[in-house]
Amino acid sequence: MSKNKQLQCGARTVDLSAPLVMGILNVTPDSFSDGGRFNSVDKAFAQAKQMVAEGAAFIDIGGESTRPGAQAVSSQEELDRVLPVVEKIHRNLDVVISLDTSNPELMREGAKLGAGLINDVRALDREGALQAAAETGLAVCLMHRQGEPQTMQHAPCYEDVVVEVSDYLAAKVESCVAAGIERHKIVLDPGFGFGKNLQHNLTLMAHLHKLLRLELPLLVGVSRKTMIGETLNKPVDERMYGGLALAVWSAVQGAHILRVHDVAPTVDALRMTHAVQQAM
Ligand code: 7PM
Repeated sequence: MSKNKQLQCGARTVDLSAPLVMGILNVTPDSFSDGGRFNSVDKAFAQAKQMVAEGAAFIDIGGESTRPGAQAVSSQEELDRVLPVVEKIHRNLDVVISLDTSNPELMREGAKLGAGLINDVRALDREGALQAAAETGLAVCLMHRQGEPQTMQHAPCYEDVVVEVSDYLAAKVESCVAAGIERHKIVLDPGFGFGKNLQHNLTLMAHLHKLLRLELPLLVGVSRKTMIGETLNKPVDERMYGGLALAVWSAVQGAHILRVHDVAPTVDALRMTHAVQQAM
C-alpha cells in the first residue's frame, strides 16, 4: 500500500497517509443501562461527539455484543438500537460512521442513513451479507477470525498464524471483489483475540508489517483486550497504557486505522509517532 492512499467511505474520502483513530461506540443495553430509547440515543450521540472532538476519524457503532456468552440480539432490535444513532451522528458530526454488524439489513439501512464503512467481525459470512455489502457500495473491513465468536477462544490452533491470517484475508478479498466490492474499498484486519491465544496475538503483532504485502489498508483492534490483560496482569479498566504501546507499535509497523475506546490518548500517541515517521 503506497504512502498517500485514500479510502472512499460512502460520500467521504479518508486520507490514510497518517494513522487514524476509530472510536468504539457500543449501543448495547448493557452499555446504556437506564433503559429509555431517546435517552440512550442522546447518550450515544454525546459519546460520539466527544470522540470526534478528541480526533476520531471513524465512529464504530455496534448494537450486538460479540462477547462470548452474550445473548443473541434480534435483527429488529439491532436496527432499533443502531439506526437512530447513525442518523443523528450523520446529521451532526463530521466523521465516518462504521457499522459494526454482521446483519445484511442493518448494512442496507445504515448505508441509506449515511454510514461509510461496514465493519463485520464475521467477514460478510452470514447469509446475504456479502451481497448486501456490495450493493451499498460502502467500504468494508474484513477481519480474520478462527471459529465462531461464541466458541472461538476454546482451543485456537495454527501452524503459522501470520501465514494463515494473511492467506485467509487474501482469499476473502478475492470473494469480495468477485461479489462486486471494489478492491480500493477494502480494509484488512488480523482480528486480535478472535480465535487466538496470547502467543498467537503477540506473533501477529510482531509481524504485522507482513500483512502490508496484501497492499490494502490495515485496521488494528487491541484496545482493552485480553492480550494486554494477560501480559500485564491487569483488569480491563487498567489496560490503556498497554493499549497505547500496541497502537504505537502497530503504527510503526504500518497500520492505518486503530480501533480504540480511549480516543484522546491514542490520537496524541499516533500524532507523535507520525511526526517521527515523517522525519525518517
Ligand atoms: C467481547 C469480545 C467484547 C470482543 C468486545 C470484543 C474488533 C472489532 C471487536 C477488532 C474489528 C472488542 C471486541 N474487535 N472489529 N470488533 N477489529 N474490525 O474488544 O479487533 O472490541 S469486538
